[in-house]
Amino acid sequence: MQFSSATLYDKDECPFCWKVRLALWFKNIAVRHITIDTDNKPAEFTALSATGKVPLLAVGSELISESTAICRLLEDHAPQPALFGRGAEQSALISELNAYSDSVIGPAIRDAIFTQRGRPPEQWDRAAIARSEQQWCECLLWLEQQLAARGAGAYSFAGDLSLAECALLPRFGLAAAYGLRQVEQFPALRRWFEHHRQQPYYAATAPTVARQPPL
Ligand SMILES: N[C@@H](CCC(=O)N[C@@H](CS)C(=O)NCC(=O)O)C(=O)O
Repeated sequence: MQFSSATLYDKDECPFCWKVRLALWFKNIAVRHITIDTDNKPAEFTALSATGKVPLLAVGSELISESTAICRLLEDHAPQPALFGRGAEQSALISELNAYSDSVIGPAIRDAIFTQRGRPPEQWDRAAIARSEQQWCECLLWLEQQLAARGAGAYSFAGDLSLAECALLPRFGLAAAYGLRQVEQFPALRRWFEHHRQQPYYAATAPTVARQPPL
């Protein structure tokens, strides 16, 4: 597969796309990025995509959708650094955290983000924001336990930096950008997020809205 001519159909604030952008950065793989407006999908994109969703990676004659499948392909192409872990136990934990990020954290915080995006504050659904805050706190409680179990001062959820960070950092970045700041109450997570937010990969991959949000 020739990644030098690969194209990522991408969207700035999409957390799944951000996950793939992080994986590309860690693997040091450069691709062409085409931004898709998912409210107004161009025919070029819909013709290629089976799901109609971003991210979509076009590499050679292959078209791969689903962020985790794309990251898996990147891992096969460039095994180092290993983002899917070493050994069965670590791989299982990484898969669990990746799935938790996609299927639990995403729905927990999305209403707060969607009601604020592109709207003036007087139009925000405050009840939806309050619900997201509550659900985000429940996610943070579980994640704090996971990270604390790794020992004081851990900067990664499983082994070295992994797909878990690729999946979770976008959720933390978007939550903070849209005013969900409960991470302050969770010392291990706060330290983890602050650490990664200072790293070059964060600035290189973050959407505009998440570049300099206050914690
Ligand atoms: N499970 C997919 C989810 C991708 C996804 O939901 N992408 C959203 C943007 S964040 C999208 O393309 N939505 C447009 C649509 O569903 O029409 C993945 O991991 O890549």
